[in-house]
Amino acid sequence: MSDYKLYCFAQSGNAYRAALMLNLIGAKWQPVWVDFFKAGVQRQPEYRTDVNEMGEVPVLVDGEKKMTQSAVILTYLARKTGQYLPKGEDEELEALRWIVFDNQKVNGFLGPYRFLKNFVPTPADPAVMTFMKGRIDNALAIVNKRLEKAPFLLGDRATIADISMCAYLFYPPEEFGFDIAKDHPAIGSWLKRVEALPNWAHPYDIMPGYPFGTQGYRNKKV
Ligand SMILES: N[C@@H](CCC(=O)N[C@@H](CS)C(=O)NCC(=O)O)C(=O)O
Repeated sequence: MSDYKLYCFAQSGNAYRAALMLNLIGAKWQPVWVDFFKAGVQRQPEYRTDVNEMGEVPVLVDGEKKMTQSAVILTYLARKTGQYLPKGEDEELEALRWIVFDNQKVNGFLGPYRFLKNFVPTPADPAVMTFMKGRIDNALAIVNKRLEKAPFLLGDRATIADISMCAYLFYPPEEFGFDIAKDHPAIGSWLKRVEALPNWAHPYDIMPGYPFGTQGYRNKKV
């Protein structure tokens, strides 16, 4: 099997989707640490020219192939290995529907909310945080309702839709200031099922850069 490289850093839930997928499919992979906070590597012109024109992680390298956007990476790895793959057009489109909802509405708000709460030098405007929390609560309630009906987003079997939806949900509640698993019990039970998948690992255990002090960051305790 290929020796994959993944540009990532421990605090990135977006990168976690790809890292978790690589683990779950039993791939051999190495992380390439992106110094996101201190050096802002993703904003440097060389990163945009040589690694990702969008200036983001994750970036997956598989031999000559390089790809970005976790949805694309998940789709690629699922198609390549047949694992966590939605089967047939209906399931493929259903997975895509949840992945887009996740990217925009669920983790699309959770990521920046947690970023503003933990990783900026000055506290964010409370009005902004309140607005974002409202969007988060609404989106999580929708996911929770869905998961009351079936063990995984698409039914009985875990797929890339579940792996995408996990992005920020395993990070410690203290980093959000609320407990997603407790506030949304069907999500809490689903997270336990995801955690039970073979080779599951926590983001802080598989991507480099945690805790902050270990790679030259200010050492912020969470
Ligand atoms: N939709 C993208 C989101 C990627 C993303 O926003 N990654 C963050 C790190 S968690 C990033 O690199 N942000 C840099 C920026 O937006 O400038 C994906 O799922 O891969």
